[in-house]
Amino acid sequence: MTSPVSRLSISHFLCFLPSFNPKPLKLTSISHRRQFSPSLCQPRSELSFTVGTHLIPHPAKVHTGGEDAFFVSISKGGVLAIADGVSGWAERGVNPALFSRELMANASNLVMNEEVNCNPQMLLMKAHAATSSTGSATAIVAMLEKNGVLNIANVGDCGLRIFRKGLLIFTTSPQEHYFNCPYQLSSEKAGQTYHDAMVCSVKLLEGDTIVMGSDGFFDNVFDHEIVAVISQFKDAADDAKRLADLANTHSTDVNFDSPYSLEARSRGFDVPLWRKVLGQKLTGGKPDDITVIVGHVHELHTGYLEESEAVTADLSPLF
Ligand SMILES: [Mn+2]
Repeated sequence: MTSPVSRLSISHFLCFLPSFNPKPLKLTSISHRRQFSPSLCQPRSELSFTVGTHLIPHPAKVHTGGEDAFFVSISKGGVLAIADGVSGWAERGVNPALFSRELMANASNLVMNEEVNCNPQMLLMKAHAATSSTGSATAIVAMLEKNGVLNIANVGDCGLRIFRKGLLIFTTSPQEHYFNCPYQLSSEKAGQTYHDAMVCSVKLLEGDTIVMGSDGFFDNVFDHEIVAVISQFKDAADDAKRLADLANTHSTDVNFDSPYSLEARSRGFDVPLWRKVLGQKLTGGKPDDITVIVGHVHELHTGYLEESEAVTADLSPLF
């Protein structure tokens, strides 16, 4: 017997905690496939992406499309971004999707801004400043430079992994005030800002696979499961769909010992003592909006350019 971890709050808490400015890190179902190439006014990238995306809303939010928002763009070397609207705003009569969708729409429109210049932290700053909706959201942005360097800025608990030859070579770490209360860009002054973003850069190689997701993905799928999927299929859209489907299956499985339940137990959440004596423990996936973006890294050549498509912005998915 197990208890679903979903008995814990499955909504991000609103956090009205003061922002602080840590030292910047000095290292810096819908499926789409997009082949990225550099914009016409930019030198050709040495590397480019083939990107697949998939979003599955929370089971109770299918009719609204959920509160995750994302976009991918061919501008510059390629841009990937996800925002996860903090659902606790619903308790205040605010639609939590408005902030995340407007944030991503603004970011999409600002990609070519001169001051942004492939700096995702600057993009978050400008997009946040331009967002007027009430609410808050976690957000992650990755921008590819022409030299193959992927610049990443992350506020909260969305995530990005890079896999090379079947091995995890890079991962972001969630930022949170306390369990289930991530850092978040907010309409309120007490929220976090671009200053709080974890910022880093990674040199990509041909054959690398980027997996970006909202917490609803990474809370329900282990890294070794990601490797199993991406090593089996070669199509980014297929990868994204299969990964999202896997997360969705786990999210409603009360017996699955998910990354979320492992984390919950490590924070002291568990079944009552009398049930622990019986050998039971807190398990289960976490129902949530699930967004996955998969990027396959290729060396750029003419064949990819032929398939280049217009900027895509999936800010308000239809179901
Ligand atoms: Mn979420």
